[in-house]
Amino acid sequence: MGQWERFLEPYKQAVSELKVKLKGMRSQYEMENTNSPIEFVTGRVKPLASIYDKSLIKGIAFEPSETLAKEIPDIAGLRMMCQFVDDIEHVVELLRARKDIKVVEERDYISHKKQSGYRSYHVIIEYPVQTIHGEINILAEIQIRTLAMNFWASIEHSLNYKYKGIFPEEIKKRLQFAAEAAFRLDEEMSLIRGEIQEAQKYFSEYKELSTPRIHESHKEERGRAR
Ligand code: 0O2
Ligand code: 0O2
Repeated sequence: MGQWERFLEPYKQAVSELKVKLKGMRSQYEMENTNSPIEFVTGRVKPLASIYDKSLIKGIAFEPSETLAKEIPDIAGLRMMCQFVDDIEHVVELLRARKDIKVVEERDYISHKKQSGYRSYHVIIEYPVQTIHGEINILAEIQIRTLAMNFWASIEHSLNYKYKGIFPEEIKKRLQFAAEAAFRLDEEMSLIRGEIQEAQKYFSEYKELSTPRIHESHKEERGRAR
């Protein structure tokens, strides 16, 4: 096994475990028939090429080391998407209250959006990974954002890749307008939050009720066909 593979192994394990745990939070809301503040969760281990780029930006050696692990806290990265802006604070509180992770830093790019227009709430956590040689603590980053913020960030990320960070002035301006439009969408949706959640609750109850009936009617049809 190469030294990078060995270095990244606990991060891979952490991403898998945290995905299960964070998705579990959503399932618990579903089980309780309560609107979940978490819409969906994704996760990834930062690709080596991105670790390399980041090490150049930070001026640190590109080698598996404690310095690199400390300077690049998002080698293990999770994302939690919410429907409404207010859900974000709720999710952060849930994270702060957990016993299996330790929040060590928070960055609020919602109240203080980045110059690009980027909005998201970042939480850096310390997470204990169990290995056959004992426990090791690694850092992981959890980005919490609305679906609209996520839409904007994904598009901007692809364009950033295409233009290597140097956007033509027109695109830069359009992206900033788009970021504001996404934020206005979030504000509009927040105003009718009650209405939306009532409809979603009604819809999921309807799905639950109608599923056995569909099974029953299938059985009846099959019975008649015989
Ligand atoms: P379900 O049935 O959709 O609820 P995995 O290891 O398979 O869990 P993977 O392969 O890493 O996840 O995929 P990724 O990209 O991290 O996506 C994880 C979850 O986010 C998946 O749901 C995707 O369906 C969901 N997802 C990704 N993009 C969107 C999106 O734009 N909107 C919504 N609503 N969901 C999205 P689950 O939980 O695996 O399965
Ligand atoms: P990738 O490909 O997502 O992994 P610092 O220098 O420490 O102040 P740093 O290390 O860049 O800042 O940390 P920051 O800004 O708190 O968070 C970095 C991550 O946030 C990025 O990771 C992105 O995922 C996301 N992000 C930050 N700013 C932007 C932005 O303007 N647009 C988009 N689309 N995402 C952003 P990476 O490693 O840059 O990229």
